[in-house]
Amino acid sequence: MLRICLATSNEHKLREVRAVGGEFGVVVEQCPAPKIEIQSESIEEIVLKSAMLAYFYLNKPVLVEDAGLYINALGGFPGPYSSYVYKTIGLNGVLKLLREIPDRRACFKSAVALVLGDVLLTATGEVCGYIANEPRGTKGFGFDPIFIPNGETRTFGEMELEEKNKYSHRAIAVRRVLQKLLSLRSY
Ligand code: ITT
Repeated sequence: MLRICLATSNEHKLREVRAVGGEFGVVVEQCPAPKIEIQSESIEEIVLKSAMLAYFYLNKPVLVEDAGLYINALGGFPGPYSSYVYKTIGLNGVLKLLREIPDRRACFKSAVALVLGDVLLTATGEVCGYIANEPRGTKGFGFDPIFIPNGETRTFGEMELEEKNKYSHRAIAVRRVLQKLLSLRSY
């Protein structure tokens, strides 16, 4: 059984990634190390540096994920600054920025990096949809109560983890990186 650890302080992320790991028979645990994040406008770059630092620190297989919400009418804001924007202006602050703006399109993007000794695997995932008019639902975390994926009427905040994982940027990115890992291991 393959075991990897996820460097994150976010319990929700851990549960989501663990569920995807289960689809591949991979056990995902939380790393006993903090996730160190550099500042950059690219989540791919952030995650690559975080993964290198985490591997240097832990010296065992480590997975790192970084994500953000990209709102079309705001030029992709808050993107890589999503965590800071969530902590500062929050859901209502973002809704206020979009007041009177009819274009509510937005995408969640995720970048993952998996380091296993001398092997580095990366992947990205994206889910697009739109920003709700008001927060709905208490499930999930972060911007989940205001994000509705295309093809749905409910926000991520109104979905169980398994349902969110059918659409989510994170589930897509993690599936891609685990597919790469398993195809490597089959040689
Ligand atoms: P770690 O860095 O410890 O992994 P974090 O919560 O800070 O946890 P990120 O930096 O990747 O994670 O996430 C940035 C923010 O983007 C996060 O705090 C949320 O506000 C938002 N976000 C990312 N993915 C999300 C999702 O699936 N649902 C809702 N909000 C999300």
